[in-house]
Amino acid sequence: MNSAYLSPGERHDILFDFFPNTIGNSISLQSQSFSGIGSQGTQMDLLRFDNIGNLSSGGIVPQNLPPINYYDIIDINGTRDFTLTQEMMEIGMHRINGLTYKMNRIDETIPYNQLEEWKFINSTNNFHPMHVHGVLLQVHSRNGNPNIPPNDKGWKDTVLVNPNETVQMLVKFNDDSGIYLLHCHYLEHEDDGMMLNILIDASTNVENENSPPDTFELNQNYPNPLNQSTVISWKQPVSGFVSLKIFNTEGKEIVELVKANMKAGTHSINFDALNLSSGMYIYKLQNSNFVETKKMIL
Ligand SMILES: [Cu+2]
Repeated sequence: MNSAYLSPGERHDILFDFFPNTIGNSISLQSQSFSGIGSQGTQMDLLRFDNIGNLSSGGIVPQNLPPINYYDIIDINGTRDFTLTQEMMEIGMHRINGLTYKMNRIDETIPYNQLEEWKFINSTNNFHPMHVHGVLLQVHSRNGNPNIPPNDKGWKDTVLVNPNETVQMLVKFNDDSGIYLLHCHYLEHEDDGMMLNILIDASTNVENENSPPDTFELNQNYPNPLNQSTVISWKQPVSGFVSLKIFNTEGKEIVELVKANMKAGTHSINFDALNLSSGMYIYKLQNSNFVETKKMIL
């Protein structure tokens, strides 16, 4: 191949063999124009290589790249649609599932370590390179066609969704749990609101009981300072009774968020602070032999 299609935020690793190019020649890496909505961009040189002599390291381009274990669609445990829209004459024109970004809103709660099928449905005449934080995913099909081009076949964190196209992806979060972003990597679309918060919920991890954390740990809430709601998470090494309480700075108990037997593993809970006045609050996690407090700002 001598060209590749690269969308904003997307990365390709390219192996290039200079050997066939004879000494004295120049090779340039160019950005080329392409046809999208009309003609886009201007051709220009990005980088020029002058082949001035035989400086071969003796390296060769490998015949095969490391194999990828492709997900099997029979393992899909849930599906999720993300519809991309463009509203005319409104603030926040670029939307996902009708939403523009809100810092304190969790838009999707996603179970940990389970394979999901995500469909990005582009109902606009625009390109949207969709970027997901915290995971590498696999493209499965475009408009239902699983015969995808070679550059779709690697692990991806940014996938171009062409105008009016539906791209099916296979996604499994099995690294750190917590809140991640999903957004269009055209920054003017993202800044206009084409971004969501996704919560990877480790309390649903079916493998937690096989590999519980080593120690109790109360995590800092997110977001902090909080506006309307926040997520408090903790790790517990053993199953058992747990209490999570919120206090004001005078020590008055506001609410007991958790009062239950919980399994070993990582847990998170949403705290809704709608009726509270602003200021500092304390949250306390306690069981029979562990207690930890942290502060949060409303
Ligand atoms: Cu976009």
